[in-house]
Amino acid sequence: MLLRLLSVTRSLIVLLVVAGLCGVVSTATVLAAAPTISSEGRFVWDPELHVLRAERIFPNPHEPRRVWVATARGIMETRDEGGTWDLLPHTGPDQLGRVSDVLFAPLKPQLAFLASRERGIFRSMDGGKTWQNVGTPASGVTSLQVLRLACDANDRRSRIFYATHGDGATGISKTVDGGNTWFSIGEHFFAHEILLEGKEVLVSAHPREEDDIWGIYHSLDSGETWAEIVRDVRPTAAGLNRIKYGGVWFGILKGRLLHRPHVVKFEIFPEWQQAGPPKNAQWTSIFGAFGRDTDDDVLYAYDPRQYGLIASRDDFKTWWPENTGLFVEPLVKEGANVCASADGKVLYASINGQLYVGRLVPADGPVIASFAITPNVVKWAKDGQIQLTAKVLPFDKDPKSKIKLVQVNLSALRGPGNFTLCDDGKHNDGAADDGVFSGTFAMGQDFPAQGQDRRLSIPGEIMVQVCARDDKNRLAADVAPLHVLPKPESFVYWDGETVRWGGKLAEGCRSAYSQKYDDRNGIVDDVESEARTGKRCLHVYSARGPWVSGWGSSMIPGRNFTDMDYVSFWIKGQVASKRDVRVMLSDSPGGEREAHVSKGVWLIKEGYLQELRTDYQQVRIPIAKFLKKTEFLLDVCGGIAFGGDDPRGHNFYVDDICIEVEGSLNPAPLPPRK
Ligand SMILES: [Ca+2]
Ligand SMILES: [Ca+2]
Repeated sequence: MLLRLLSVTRSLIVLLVVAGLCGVVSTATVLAAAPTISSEGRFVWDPELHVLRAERIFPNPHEPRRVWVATARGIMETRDEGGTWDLLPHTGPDQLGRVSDVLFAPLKPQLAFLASRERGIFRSMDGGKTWQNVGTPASGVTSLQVLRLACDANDRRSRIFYATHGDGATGISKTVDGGNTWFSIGEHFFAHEILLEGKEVLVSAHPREEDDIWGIYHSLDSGETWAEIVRDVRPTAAGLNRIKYGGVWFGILKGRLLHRPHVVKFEIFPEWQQAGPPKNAQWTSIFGAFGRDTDDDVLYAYDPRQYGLIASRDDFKTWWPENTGLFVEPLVKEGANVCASADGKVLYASINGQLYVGRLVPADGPVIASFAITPNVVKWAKDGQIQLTAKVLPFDKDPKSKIKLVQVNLSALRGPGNFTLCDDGKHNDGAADDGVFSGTFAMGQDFPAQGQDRRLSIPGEIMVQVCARDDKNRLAADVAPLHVLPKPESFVYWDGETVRWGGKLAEGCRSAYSQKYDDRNGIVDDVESEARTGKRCLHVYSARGPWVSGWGSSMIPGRNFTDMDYVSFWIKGQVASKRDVRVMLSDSPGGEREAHVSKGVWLIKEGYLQELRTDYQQVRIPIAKFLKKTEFLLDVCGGIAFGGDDPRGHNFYVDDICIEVEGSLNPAPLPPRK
């Protein structure tokens, strides 16, 4: 407390002095020059002597106590916060080369990708027991030198991943099928660091022709087009806030931290700002981590030679060092890096081949030896259940102390803030009084609809907090990650009755649409005859081919469906025929004029129908069939288009267009019909 008071006084004095000397100086500038020192729980670093020749460190996002360290011998794993270490079999440099990055899929705990400096990309589907070399030139990766990996944290099926190659090759390798095949995007630059923030892809890069003109580029269309958003800076590290959406960070060579604050409204980006120490740093790691509470967003930046590890709660307007026991010297060689465990409770550093582990000094009281949520990736459903289990030990220096209460805060799940776990042998907690406390929580309510910025932390990753109290009222707390997937929901897109927002997409902008929808040849109308349900259906007709005609609305944003889902509709011909029909989806990222159409799917040629009959038949097409590598944006899909190439034209009816969710083998039943 004394330290804290002193530091506050000191910053006030500096603030007054500087403000007095310079006249008008912004508060942020003054505070940036005068870091405050907090006396709150500090980390103390110790060298870990069981791990030799450490290189890069990779915390597991699903199991906070589990961390991998790439070493000259292979990957060393701890599952107990650095208490014990094991060498993972088949991870030596003769198998994987030198490891430059590891990415754990956010929604699939067993899926991980590994980047090698000289052997491409490896994939493990069993939590790291076995590795398959999926990313090589044979599968479309442009270089065997891979620097960084990234993924979209909201990709429900864990299929979309990105890899940069540093100066090994221009462009970014991307997969949309979970790593089986790769293609290249952004081929006009060499990309180094990469971040995905919502739908935005950001990279630090230099153009193909220029080795020394660096900048930050971004893409808002999955990598099809890129814009340089920050010029003449050379980022050496990149990171995201752990909790706040949209907080993007780059560390600039011999410069400061560059920060774009939280995005308040979708696709309107705040200005970039400089933050942190004034100059001459060489940042190698930037990362967000959970602090003491589940809503405590701490940001760390690491400069191995001068500042060491510094931490901030206010976007580096102020910061404090976390270097007690850490080697911070001009003698630190290339490759030093730092990271935090998924719950932010333990820090790991690799410096000149030495692994350091930073731990908070333990307080007196109970010890939470483990806390787990099973399953830790859940689909949001009203009958979904999670099992919460904590092993709690009394404070070891005080053998007489007893655990009085273990409670979990489930308010983020719309549950109680004080959900009690039991050690009575009746709650799946093993034996009574064995220190294992457990309870089952049934998720009972829906989350609200998406907000204005179209992103919410829930569904998404949340941290669930457990608290233990002993008979002397001493407390211990721990957190565990839980991923909540959006609740998938089939819905009627158009049936002529309940959904009345359809309209001819071509209307009003025929010239812009002449390539996509041709109103002269193909027309779709909402008519009061021939309906399958209710009174209305769509009548699609064309005078001749080739033709395309679109239906939908560019004004209403598409529902958030994915390539796991299906488009279904009912179709009948005016006469029976084998004349084929092509179906496409259309997006509307910025209104009709910027819309793209998806890949087309032929109904008869591709086997969805034998022929058009004069009675209604249902067609069900996986949305994956419509996807292109780039251009068409599924998440803002708002229309459907029909087309054909038969020179005799076409005449048919469509009704009850639905989006059916998930389950490639057993699609969800359609909503009940009137
Ligand atoms: Ca028990
Ligand atoms: Ca109808």
